[in-house]
Amino acid sequence: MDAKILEASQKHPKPDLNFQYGTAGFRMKANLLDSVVFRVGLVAALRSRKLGGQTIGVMITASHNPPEDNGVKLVDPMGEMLEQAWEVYSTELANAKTEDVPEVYHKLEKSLKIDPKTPARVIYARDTRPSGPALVRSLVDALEAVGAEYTDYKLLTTPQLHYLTRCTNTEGTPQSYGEVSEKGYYKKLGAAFARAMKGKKARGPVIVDCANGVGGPKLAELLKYLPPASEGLEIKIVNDDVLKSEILNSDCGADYVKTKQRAPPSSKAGPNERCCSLDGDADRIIYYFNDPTHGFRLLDGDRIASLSASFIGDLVREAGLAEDLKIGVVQTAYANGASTKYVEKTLKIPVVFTPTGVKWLHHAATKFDVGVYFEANGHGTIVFSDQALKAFNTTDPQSPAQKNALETLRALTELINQTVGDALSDMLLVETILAHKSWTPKEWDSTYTDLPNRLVRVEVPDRSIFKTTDAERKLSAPEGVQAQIDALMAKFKDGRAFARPSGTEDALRVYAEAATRSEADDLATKVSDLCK
Ligand code: NG1
Ligand code: ZN
Repeated sequence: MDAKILEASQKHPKPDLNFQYGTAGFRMKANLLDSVVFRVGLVAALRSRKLGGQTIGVMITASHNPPEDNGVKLVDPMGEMLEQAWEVYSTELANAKTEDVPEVYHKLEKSLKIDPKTPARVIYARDTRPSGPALVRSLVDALEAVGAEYTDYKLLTTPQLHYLTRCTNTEGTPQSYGEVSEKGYYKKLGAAFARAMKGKKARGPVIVDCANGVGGPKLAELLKYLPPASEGLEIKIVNDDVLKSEILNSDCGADYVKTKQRAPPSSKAGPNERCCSLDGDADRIIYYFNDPTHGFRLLDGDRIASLSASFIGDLVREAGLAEDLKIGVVQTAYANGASTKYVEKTLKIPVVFTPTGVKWLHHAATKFDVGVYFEANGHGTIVFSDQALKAFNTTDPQSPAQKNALETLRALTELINQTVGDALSDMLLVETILAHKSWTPKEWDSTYTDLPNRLVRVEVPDRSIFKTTDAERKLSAPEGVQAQIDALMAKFKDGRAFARPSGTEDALRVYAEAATRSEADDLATKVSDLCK
């Protein structure tokens, strides 16, 4: 096998760079990724063998980043993000010299007590980037060099690959997560949506901006499995051109809308029309609308979290399960302070904070029976404990209202992609809730008022000197900086600010919120200046 690995490795030589498996796997300019993807293939095979031949997923995508970027990340058997320790092994293998790859591979195999005779099984997919097919070939070279079995799912959204990974590993067991096919995904979502809607009608259509990414064709496919528009929900797809690769995520998509706090310039939506934007691999979603009096209104991940927690909380109460099941919301420091206050004080649901990155949020959410987690940027989902699933499925209803609530809860557990944040599934969830409440986006928006906020990307000579603590809300280094930030915050009404090094870009991020727009901007500028 050594000779094979070496020969294959030499076809994918490593450039003189240092790579790191970060929050989103490896991500960079696509032309630098060849050796990285090859080595990720080797790690996928090792991981699968370590787990007794369970299937590992590999997704090739750079999400909301520009078309010339790409990235690769690994998916664990139940559809979760790769286990922490293995990020380190991936980084080690990615940084081995080209000719040392067989040695490092075997060293890992040995130290992790992996039996090379155990089968290795890998499934993979990619988004619509033009660099995808060549990177897939690098991946396959690795899988063949180490004798792994593999299935190519071609173009998929990231959450679809997570779904398929879990389905593959649970097929034929009582934990089966669904049919092991792309079609199975649409069938599951379509059927669950029809059940969750219970004949309710959405108030007007929803306009979906697909960022000119893989979400466009996949949503078009999903529509075939949803009830006809006349019966429930009309979905209008825009920005779904995946042939012109240069327009991917360009002036559209969830990241654009969230960071610019405005609709894509191409938007033709009228006043009060419900709009949403997906990102390039359809794992994030942001809602928004144009209010005739207040202008552009953003309904971000915090809003989706509070809307879902409120709706599911009500259903759990109606189902008579409020005493038995613990509901919680997980946020990061980027959550708007007003959303935290609303969830804690008005909904009376506990909120816990984790560092940025969905793997942390997901983990914290599993500590609840119903764990709702969303990053403000629209990446998130809801996870249900075994106890919650059991209660929804076995509680004997004593009234029609209780029966109704239990039915809706069961449908929601099927509709929600519990493996990872999924823009298509999250969209159907939001639409279901709005239809049940008979709400327009205006009513949703009026549940609380966001504090004006500003997110700034600050270029610093060395971001590694910035160390954080308290779920990234405070700086522990460089010494003295946090005290200065604290002093600044105290001068602003409702002032809150923090700085942290980005896990995906070579920059520091500064976030600030305050009672007014000008104060939020001012606080953000002052904190940025202090960190430079
Ligand atoms: P970094 O670059 O670490 O701030 C960004 C997002 C995260 C997360 C990751 C992974 C913000 C402020 N940060 O992380 O929320 O989604 O990318 O894609 O949006
Ligand atoms: Zn994404």
